[in-house]
Amino acid sequence: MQKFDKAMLKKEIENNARKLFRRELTELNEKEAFHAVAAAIQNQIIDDWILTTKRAEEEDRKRVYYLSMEFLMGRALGNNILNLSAHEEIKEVIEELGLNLSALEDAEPDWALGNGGLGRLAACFLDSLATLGYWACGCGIRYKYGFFKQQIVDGYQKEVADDWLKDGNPFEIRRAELAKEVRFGGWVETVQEADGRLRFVHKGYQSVEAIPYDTPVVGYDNHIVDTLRVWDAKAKETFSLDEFDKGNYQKAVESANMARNIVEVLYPNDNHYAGKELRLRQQYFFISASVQTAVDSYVKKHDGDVKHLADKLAFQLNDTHPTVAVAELMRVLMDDYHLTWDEAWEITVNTCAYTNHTIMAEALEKWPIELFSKLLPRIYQIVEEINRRFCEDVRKKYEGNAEAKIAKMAIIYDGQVKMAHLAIIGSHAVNGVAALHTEILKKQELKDFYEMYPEKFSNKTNGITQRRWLLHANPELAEWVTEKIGDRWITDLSQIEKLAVYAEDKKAQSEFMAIKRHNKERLARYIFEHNGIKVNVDSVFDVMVKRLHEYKRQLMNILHVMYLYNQIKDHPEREFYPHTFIFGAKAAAGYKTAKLTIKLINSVAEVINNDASIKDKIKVVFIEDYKVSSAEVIIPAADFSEQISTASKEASGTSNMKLMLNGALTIGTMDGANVEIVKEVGVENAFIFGMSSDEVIELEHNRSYKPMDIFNNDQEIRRVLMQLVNGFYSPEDPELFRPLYDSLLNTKESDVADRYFILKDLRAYMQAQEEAVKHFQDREWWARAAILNTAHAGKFSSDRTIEEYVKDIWHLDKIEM
Ligand code: 26Y
Repeated sequence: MQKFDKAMLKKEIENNARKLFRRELTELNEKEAFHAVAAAIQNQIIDDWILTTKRAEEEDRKRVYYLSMEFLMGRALGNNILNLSAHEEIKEVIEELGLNLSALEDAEPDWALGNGGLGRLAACFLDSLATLGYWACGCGIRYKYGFFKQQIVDGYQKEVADDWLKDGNPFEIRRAELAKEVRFGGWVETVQEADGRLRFVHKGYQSVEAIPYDTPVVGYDNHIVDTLRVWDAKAKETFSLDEFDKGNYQKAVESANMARNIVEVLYPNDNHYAGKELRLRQQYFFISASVQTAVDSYVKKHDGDVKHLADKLAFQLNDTHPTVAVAELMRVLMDDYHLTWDEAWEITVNTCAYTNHTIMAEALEKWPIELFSKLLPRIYQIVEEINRRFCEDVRKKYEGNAEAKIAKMAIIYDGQVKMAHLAIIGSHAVNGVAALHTEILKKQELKDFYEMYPEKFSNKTNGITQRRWLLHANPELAEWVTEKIGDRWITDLSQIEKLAVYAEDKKAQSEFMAIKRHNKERLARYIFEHNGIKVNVDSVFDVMVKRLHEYKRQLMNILHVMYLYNQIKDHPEREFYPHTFIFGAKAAAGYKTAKLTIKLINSVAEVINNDASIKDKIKVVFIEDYKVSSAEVIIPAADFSEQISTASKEASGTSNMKLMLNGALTIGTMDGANVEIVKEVGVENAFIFGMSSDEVIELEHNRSYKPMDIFNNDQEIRRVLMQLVNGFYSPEDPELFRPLYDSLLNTKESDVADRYFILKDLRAYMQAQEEAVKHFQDREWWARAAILNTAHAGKFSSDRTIEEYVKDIWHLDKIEM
C-alpha cells in the first residue's frame, strides 16, 4: 500500500475548491467546502474500490447481491473518513486547512432511501460485509425524493419533500455503460422453434432504461470497498418523434413521464401494504435491472456458462419487496440463456434467499392478478407455472387434505399473487430476524411452509454496526472503551465483554457516567437549538425513537406521562425525580392514528413544559425529523431505552441494540430481540414488564379481552383516558383526541378495541418505570448496570449477523487484499 501523503490531499482539496466553485477554499461556505472535501475523499477511495473488484474477480469470489427497496444510509462523509486506514491523517489535514470536520459533516444531507428498521439494517449489513472482506453489492432505487422531511407545525406532522440530490452527490458514479432495458406491459406470444421447443416473445411493451449509480461502501481499515448500486430510470427515447409529428404531444411525453415516475419517491409506508401499481413498477424496475447485470457479469467472467451461477452469486431478498427476482431470474435463464425450466428452477432456488421482517398481517404484499399480469405479462406467466408446479407437489405430499393446504399456501389464490409464498417457494433459505420472531413464523404465520420445507428455515438475529453506532456516534465512549480493552472491538464486538470487569470499578463508573453526561449535554444543546426547550441534564433521559406505529405503542408511553403529570399536580409535595421524555418518530403520511399520536405528544408537551407549577419535574420533547444523523446525537445520550411493543409484534427492533451498546437500560416487553438482550445482560439489568407473546397470542385467539373493564376499575387510568376527550390537552377542540380514545375503548370504528393491549399492559409499564427511576437514583447501581449493558452488547453486532448469513446461506469466501 502506498504511504498516505498529507500534502497531496491538502492540495487536492484546495484544487477541488477552484475546480468546483472557481473560488479559494477559504471563501467557500460549509456546503461548498463539504463538496470540495468529499470529492477528495472519494478520490482516496477510488483505487481500493477498483482493486476490490479486480481482486474479487481474479480470485473468482462468490458475490452477494443484497436486494432491497430501502437503504437508510445516513451521511457518508464522516463514516467514510473513519473507515479509511488513514483517518487520523485525513482529520489532521482537514483541521490544518482550517475546516471544522463536524460542520462539514452537518452540511451533507442524509441519504434517506429508507423508512426505518429494514432500510437501516441493509445499511448496517453493507458496512459489515465490506469490513469483513466479503464481495457484496447492495441493489436498490435512486429515489429522486427520499424519505420525507418532517416538520412539526402547530404540533402536527407536516411532510416536506426531501430533495436530497439537488446539489449532487459527490460519492456517486453514473455507470451509463451498464444501463439495462426494463420492459412493462404488452403481451406474450408463443413461438414454436424448429426443435419443437416453445419460445416466449414479449411484444408491445413499453421500455424504460435503467441506469445504475454506484457509491462506495468502505470497509473498516482493510482497503475493501463494496458497492451500493441504485438505479435511475430514463425513457428509452425521450419522446416519440412519431407521435410528436402527429401533433400528439401528450402521448409523446408519456413514456418519459412514466420513467420519471418510477424513481420519483420512496413510499413512506412502514409495515403497511397499500397495493399501489407504481410500487410494483418500482419493484420490477430495480429487480430486472439488478438481476440482468448480475447474471451478465457472471456469464462474462465464466465464458458464457450460466449453469454454475448459484455457486458464484447469491440474491438476498430484503423482505418480499424484491420477490419478483425469483421470476425474473427464471425469465433471464430461460428466455435469454435458453435453459430448460428444471435447470433454471434449480439455479433460481439455490441463488435466492428470503428474509422476513414482520408478522403484521397488514404488511403482507399481495397483488391483484389483473394488475400484476397486465404490468408484467411474462413474469406473471412464469409465476403461474411456479404456482402450478407447487400445487402439484402439495397434492402429491398431502393426499386427502391437499385442497385445504393449497388454499393456504398457493402463490396465486383468490385473485391475488402472494409475494411471501413466492419468496419462500423460490428460495433455498428463509429466515426471521430474532429468535422469538423466527419461532412465531415457524409455529404460526408460516407453519404450513415450515412443515413442508423445515430445512429452509433458520434464525438470523439482527445486528447493528458498532462502527457507526459507537465509534462514529459516540467518540468519547469509543475512546474510553479502547483505553480499557484495546481497539479490537471495532472489528470484533465480542471483545467488548472485557469491559464487564470495570462494572464494579468506582473510577471506571465515574468516567463512564461523565461521558454519558457529556453526551446528554450535547443532546441538550441540540434540543435547545431545535425545540427551544431547556432540559435538565441531571434528569432521566428517557428515549423512544422509531417509526410511529400503533404496535410500537408510543401512545402507551405518553399515557404514562399524562398519569405522572396528574400525580405531580395532585401531590406537589412528593419527591419526584426529574424526567425528560424524548420522542423521535415519523408517521406514514396516510396513517391517521399515528399522526394524531404525534399531535397528542406535542399537545402534552405544550401543557406540561409550560406549567411552571411543576418546577421542571417533567419535560416532554418531540424531536422533529428523526433520521440517522439525529439518531447519532440522541442515542449516546439516552438513559432509558423504550422498547415497549406488544409482545409478538416487533420482529426484532434495532434501536434497542444501538441504545444498549451506548449504555442505556431497556424498559421493555419480552418482544423481538429484547428477549435476547435480556438474556445477554441479565434480567436484573433491564426493566421488563407486560404480557408475553404467548399470552398476547392466546388473548387474540379467545377474544376475551375487554379494555372497558380496566377503564371501569382503575381510577387513575380512567382519568388519563378522560383527559383525551375532555379538552384537557386540547381546550380549543375537546374532541380532537377522540379517535385515540375510541381506538382503546370502542369497538365501533375498528373491529376490536385496544388491539395492541395498551391498557392491559399500562399498569405493569407504570410499575416498571417507577422501578427504573428508583434505580436511576442509585448512581452506583446505575453506572454498573449501564457499563454491563455496553459490555454485553457484543452479540448485537451486524458483523456477527453477517457471519451467520455467510456460513448458513451465502457461503462466501473473503477477498484477500
Ligand atoms: C409492504 C410495504 C409497504 C412495507 C414497507 C416497509 C412493509 C414493511 C416495511 C418495513 C418493515 C420494517 O422496517 N420492519 C422492521 O425490520 C427491522 C429489521 O429487521 C426489524 O428490526 C423491525 O422489528 C421490523 O419492524
